[in-house]
Amino acid sequence: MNDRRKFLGQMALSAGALAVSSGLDAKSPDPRAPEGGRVVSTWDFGVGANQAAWARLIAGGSALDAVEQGARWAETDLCNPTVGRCGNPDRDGVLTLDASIMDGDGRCGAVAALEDIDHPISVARRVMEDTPHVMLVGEGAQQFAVSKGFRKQRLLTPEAEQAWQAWRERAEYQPQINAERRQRPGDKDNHDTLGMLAIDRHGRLAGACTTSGMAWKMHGRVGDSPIIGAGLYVDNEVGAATASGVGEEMIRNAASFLVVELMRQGRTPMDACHEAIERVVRKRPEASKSLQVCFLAINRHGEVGAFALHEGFVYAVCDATKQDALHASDAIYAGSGA
Ligand code: SD4
Repeated sequence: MNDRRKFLGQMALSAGALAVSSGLDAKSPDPRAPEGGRVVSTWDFGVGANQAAWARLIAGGSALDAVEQGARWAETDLCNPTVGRCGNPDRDGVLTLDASIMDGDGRCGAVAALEDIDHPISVARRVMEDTPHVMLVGEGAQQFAVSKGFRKQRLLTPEAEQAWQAWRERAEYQPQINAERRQRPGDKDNHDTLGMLAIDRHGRLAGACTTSGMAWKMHGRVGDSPIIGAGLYVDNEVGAATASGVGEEMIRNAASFLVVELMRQGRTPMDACHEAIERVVRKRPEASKSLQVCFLAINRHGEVGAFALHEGFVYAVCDATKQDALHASDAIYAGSGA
């Protein structure tokens, strides 16, 4: 690129950045948004992730900064067999990470099947901010991360390796429902993902989703978490949704997008999550008997709802009134005949 083109490109970029930042800064607090904002996350480890995100929000960070921070907490500070550096590997013993991040203005970024780089959520944010693309996968995602200063390092923990060795004795690959929180090794249940949604005091929404995916998955398998519209979707005009469970079902139904679109039509967050579960069941009634699917949503006023196909789903809510709330899913479908 010659110098003049480079200069013009840089001018355009900084003008764009200024326009975006002045637009956001000029926004006054949204009176309908919860005072100070609100953060919600999937599963019990969402409590710690929410608190990390909350610290960012009350320090004046945006919803986007908050969800990145919360996801980073889950990826590292918590040694979790389903997220980040402590995740369980695939059936070939390789740990691959998936993550996505989305801002309420439609910007988004994702990485899939990323190896040997911690903090996939921050790589996803760099994809969003520093490239014209939405998703990078595998080796290309890793090369990009390294080019942005992320350190390449072997991530598989001895515990994860031991759990994989134990699994290999039977080598039985079957996604199971999240009947209860699993412990390794020998855990019955082999998946959980951090899906996090936040609204800041300006009423801006953002979301993040990060996972090591289903344990013992086929090498190269990618679930819903890094797929915008499946594991995560955010729209400032309406609300945001995220998912956990067997990702193939979310991808089949563009499920997080569906939840947001249902809210656009006037459904409450819980009703929207319920309808999305109904769709999953209608599409594959037999499979739905043994697969867990969970949705969590927040609308632009900060109202929260969740719905799961089977028992066991919990979600965490954090705001100015309480920073460690943990709720059982508002409702489950399985009782109605799945
Ligand atoms: C996946 N949805 O890779 C993720 C896993 C998950 O609870 O959320 N488990 O399919």
